[in-house]
Amino acid sequence: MTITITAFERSPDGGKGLARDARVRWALEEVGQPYEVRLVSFRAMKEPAHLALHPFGQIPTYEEGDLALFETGSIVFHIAGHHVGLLPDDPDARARAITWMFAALSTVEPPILELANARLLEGDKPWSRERLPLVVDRVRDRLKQLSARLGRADWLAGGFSAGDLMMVSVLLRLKPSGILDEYANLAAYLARGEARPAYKRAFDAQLAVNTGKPPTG
Ligand code: GTB
Repeated sequence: MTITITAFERSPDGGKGLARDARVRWALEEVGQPYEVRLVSFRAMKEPAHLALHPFGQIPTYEEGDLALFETGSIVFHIAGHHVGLLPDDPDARARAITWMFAALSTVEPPILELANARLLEGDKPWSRERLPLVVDRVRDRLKQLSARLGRADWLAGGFSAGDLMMVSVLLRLKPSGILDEYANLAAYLARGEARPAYKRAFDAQLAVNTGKPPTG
């Protein structure tokens, strides 16, 4: 059955791979599932046809036969649950990997998004300069904890899993800030994720959409 996802017609990041279709593309590449992409404009995202797929009028969505999903956590979990490659078979190891998916989305991503919003949406407010250090410190707190847990390991729970895919995807948003470089093991963790062939294919595919150039690989 054909898998179709949605992505920005033009991502505001110009193809840096920060929009959330990138993590879904990456998951599909990891498990070797071909997929099609329907590009949507900001206006189309708020129209009834797209709202029927995504109640909040966002990307990405995922369609496969009669199934339509939204929320990258749910989409990546679905992909990982139906194909080999992103979750271990052993029930306990699987539960640990899934725990890291949730940790990425509900514990690590929120302060990172708060920082992005503080910089992009609130930077011109009179109180912004005073607030920003607090927001940065909340990110640092999480990174310090994550760094301590990762230690010298390559991945968070044994072999690479959907938990790492999600955590790396979340951390990528920090790359331009340089904050990650304060935690050498996290910077190396991110680089390991980005070096995966499946990540590169996913990145190149979204870049091609945003630059109009076909993927090179
Ligand atoms: N919780 C949802 C999920 O994980 O699927 C969040 C989905 C979401 O935030 N989608 C964003 C969207 O559709 C795109 S990814 N926004 C349009 C809207 O809400 O109207 C967020 C994003 C956008 C742009 C950049 N960037 O340019 O760097 C990075 C991330």
